[in-house]
Amino acid sequence: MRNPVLATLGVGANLGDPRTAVRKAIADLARLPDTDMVGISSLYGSAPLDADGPDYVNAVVQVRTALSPDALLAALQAIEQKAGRERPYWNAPRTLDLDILLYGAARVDHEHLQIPHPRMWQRAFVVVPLAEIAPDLVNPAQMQAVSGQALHRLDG
Ligand code: A4P
Ligand code: MG
Repeated sequence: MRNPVLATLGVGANLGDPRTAVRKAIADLARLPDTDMVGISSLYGSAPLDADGPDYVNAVVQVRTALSPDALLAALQAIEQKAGRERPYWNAPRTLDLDILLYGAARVDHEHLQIPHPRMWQRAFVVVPLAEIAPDLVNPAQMQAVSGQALHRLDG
């Protein structure tokens, strides 16, 4: 088995009951094989960015995993499928979206998988929850770059 790697994952939902979908997805992530949950951010609400539909609920989690990037992606897609996700078009509203944001310091540039996630640093709904659980991964300029995007922390 390979050595475990610290992976950072984005969780988002904006259909049905998005808070419940995000919480359930986090519980599913905690049960992945060869994977330990390391950190879970608060839930955050925001208007869809470059997309339509109801407001999103987002969170960021960190796991220590022995799954390869491809195995992790397949596992995330299985959780999305279980949540009833359909993909009628790109950036369509979704019951659940799971993204690999970071996988240790690895860089992956395949057609089906890019790590770091190419848009993560442009998005307050990623950068702010990431800074909450892993402040060492976010510098002040990266925080500043998304400070114009409205985002609110959801309680409970
Ligand atoms: N893929 C490539 N790299 C990755 C990666 N690092 N992690 C591929 C996960 N998947 C990755 O994704 C399409 C394909 O991306 C996958 O089959 C995988 O092989 P998808 O989730 O089916 O499609 P998508 O959601 O339309 O694309 P994506 O890239 O997830 O969209 P974005 O760019 O993440 O944007 N506004 C708010 N407020 N909150 C949000 O969460 N999310 C989006 C989705 C837009 N606006 C939002 C939010
Ligand atoms: Mg996605």
